[in-house]
Amino acid sequence: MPSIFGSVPILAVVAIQLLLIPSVVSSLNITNEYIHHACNNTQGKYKPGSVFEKNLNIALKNISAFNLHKGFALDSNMNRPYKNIPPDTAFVMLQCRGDSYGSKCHSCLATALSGLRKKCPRNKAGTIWYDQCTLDISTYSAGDTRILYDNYFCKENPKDLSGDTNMFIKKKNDFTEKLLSEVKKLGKNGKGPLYATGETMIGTKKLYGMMQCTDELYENGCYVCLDWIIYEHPLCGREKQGVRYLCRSCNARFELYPFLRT
Ligand SMILES: *[C@@H]1O[C@H](CO)[C@@H](O)[C@H](O)[C@H]1NC(C)=O
Ligand SMILES: *[C@@H]1O[C@H](CO)[C@@H](O)[C@H](O)[C@H]1NC(C)=O
Ligand SMILES: CC(=O)N[C@H]1CO[C@H](CO)[C@@H](O)[C@@H]1O
Repeated sequence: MPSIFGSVPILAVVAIQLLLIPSVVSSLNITNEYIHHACNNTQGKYKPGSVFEKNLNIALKNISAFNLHKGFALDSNMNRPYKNIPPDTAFVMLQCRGDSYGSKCHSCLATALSGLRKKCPRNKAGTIWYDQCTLDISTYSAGDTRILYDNYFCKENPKDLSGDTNMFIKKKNDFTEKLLSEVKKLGKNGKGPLYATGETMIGTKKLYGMMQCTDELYENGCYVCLDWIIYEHPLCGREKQGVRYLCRSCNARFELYPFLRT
């Protein structure tokens, strides 16, 4: 009898853990790490109180007032189409990750903006990447549809793969192809979130993947951008447990743990 009663608390503890563990694991992995930045020195710096600074602040203020429920904003002090761009024009582009729209996008914007101001002080142009958003400022717009491969960057998860690495790499490539084919379909349906996610079992491990493009890209552009960043850099992250690929127009991430909100 004592042993039966004695086991009750243990069962209760196990039950509580079973309930708690999934949410703890997924919330622990929702990070908004700073990943990378690139200041564009070709476009120069602005002076305090300059027209450019004023235009930049208006565009930023405008974006902060948007609801960002689609996770994308592009604003400037000129009207579309962005042709014959006057000097001192400021463009601001914000793309939030597909699970980080609305208020999460706003909070990532605040983080990214203060990060960009620290890393590229008074630069008229620069890009900063965080897990949950990409923020770009510039004096020009390349126009819709153009893929900006600028500042390609790859960040590896430092942990090495274990076990059958060759099998893992092969299966990971198959999974990458599958996600890319979904990206291709997204582009074909016209405008919509250019965002695809998935997961696959590789042996006993589960691999999670995410691909996204800025909402500026049309048609096949998203697929072309992602195909380029992944396959032009085949060695990056190859023998690692995770990898992030980024450029101005698109990014992708793979990890052996869930890193998106579900
Ligand atoms: C910097 O801006 C110039 C335009 O002034 C552009 O041609 C160039 O591609 C940009 N460079 C990077 C690395 O973004
Ligand atoms: C800000 O938004 C207002 C209202 O939509 C618009 O008229 C104005 O052109 C925008 N200004 C800038 C700098 O983006
Ligand atoms: C970045 C981070 O917190 N990663 C953790 C995510 O969860 C797995 C377990 O599911 C951990 O092993 C990672 O370290």
